[in-house]
Order: sequence, then structure tokens, then C-alpha cells
Amino acid sequence: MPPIDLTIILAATRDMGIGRNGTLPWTGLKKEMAYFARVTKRLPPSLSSASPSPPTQPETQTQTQIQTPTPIETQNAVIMGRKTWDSIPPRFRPLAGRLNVVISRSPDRVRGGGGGGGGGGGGVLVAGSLEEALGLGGGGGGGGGGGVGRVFVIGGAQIYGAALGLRETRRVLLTRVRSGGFACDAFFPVRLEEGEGRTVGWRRSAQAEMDGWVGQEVPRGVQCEAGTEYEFEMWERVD
Ligand code: FOL
Repeated sequence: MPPIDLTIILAATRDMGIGRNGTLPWTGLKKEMAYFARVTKRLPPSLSSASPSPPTQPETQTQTQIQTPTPIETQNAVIMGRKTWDSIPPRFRPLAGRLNVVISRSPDRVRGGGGGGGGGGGGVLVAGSLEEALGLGGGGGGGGGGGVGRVFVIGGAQIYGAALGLRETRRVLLTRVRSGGFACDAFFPVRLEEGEGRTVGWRRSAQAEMDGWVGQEVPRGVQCEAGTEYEFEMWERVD
């Protein structure tokens, strides 16, 4: 089994607020959401050359020829709690181009009817815990086990907390919302801070490290959208 490597992705206010009344505290951060979608879809370099669709058979093929097995479509996985699943607009879920894994003790609350945990109905897998989710094929780690690429934990607070307690969680992609005035009732359990009183166990990555891991030049500095200022950051666990 390849080593599991988990990445947390979130957007948070300066005091680590991530949600309000079951939804995001802000609206209109379209480019920020596009970044989330792009980053969670992009395969790691070790898998990105793999064809996402079955190779076309050569024209000399006959019916009796042994067929190359159709490869499992390689995708990243997004793991989320049931409340986060509920918060995603129905037209966007399951999140396209990614293996969606929802953590819930009652699968019917996610899919409505159907089989037990781990069943594959409706494009979503249901697991009873984060640990179980990792066993479902959420344990890719970029090594290419079971057709899963990178594994992202996308919230909410409870699932972030569980992921932070796992050594497998190596990095956090944090979009730091700098504008104030967003009242929140859900918070990321760790305050990631640089400089004086800096966070123990986590280190902010340099821009080049972030670009390298993400696989694109991440916009640097303060971004402004819909009157809200934010900045893209990456943090890595310090061993
Ligand atoms: N991380 C970051 N950086 N920003 C976020 O807004 C964010 N949100 C969540 C987790 N991590 C995040 C959880 N909430 C969608 C909606 C809510 C949500 C996560 C995803 C969603 O609808 N995503 C679509 C994009 C749709 C669009 O283009 O507007 C997707 O395809 O990912």
C-alpha cells in the first residue's frame, strides 16, 4: 500500500472562521472557488501523463483479440463531512472529476436509500469515519494506488480536526481571507501563524514550493475579488 499523504484545503478568515449557518461566510469569490476546483482536480506529476480516457484500439483489432483492460479513470479524491456535502449547491455535487467521499454514520442522509458504507451509488462513497474513508481508496497519496491521485480533505471543522490529528496530513492549502466583517460560527481548529508566537508543528512554505506542489504559478500577494481581499498560502507539517 502506498504511503498515505493528505492535504487539507480551506479558505478562512484571520481568526480561522470557515463557515456560517452551514455555508461559506462570503459570496462572490469566484476565482477563489475556481482555484479550489483546479487544485483539487489536478493530478500529481506522477499520474498527470496517464490518459484519462481509455486508449483507442488499433485498427487491426479483431473481436477475438485480447482487450487491454479499460484503466480505472485516475482522479483525485475529496473527503468531506456530511454537513459540507449538504453545503455544496446540488448542481455542483458530487464535485465533478473527483472521487467524492462523504463521512457520515448514516449513508441514507447522503444518498437517500441504497447500500451501506462504501457503496458506489450516485457518484459518491460514504464512510463512517475519516480512517474508513482512507481505506476506501482515499489512500492514494500520489503513488497511484487504486486509481486515486491526491487526497484532499475539504472540511468542515469536525473533519479538519480529525485530519489534523493524523500524521498523514502533510500540508494545508489555506486561502487567508484578510477582509474583516465575516461573522462565523465554524472555525478551523488550528491557528496558522507566522512570526512572533508562530504555530508549532507547521511552517509556511515559500511561494516556489507552493507553485511546485500545486503545479501552477499560484497568484501571489493580496488578491481582491468582490471587495474581499485574500491571499493563497501553503503550510507544511514540520516533523
Ligand atoms: N477551499 C477553498 N480554498 N475555498 C473554498 O471555498 C473551499 N470550500 C470548501 C472547502 N475548501 C475550500 C467547502 N465548500 C463547492 C462549494 C462549497 C465548498 C466546496 C466546493 C463547489 O461548488 N465547488 C465547485 C465549483 C463550482 C464553481 O465553479 O463555482 C467545484 O467544482 O469544485
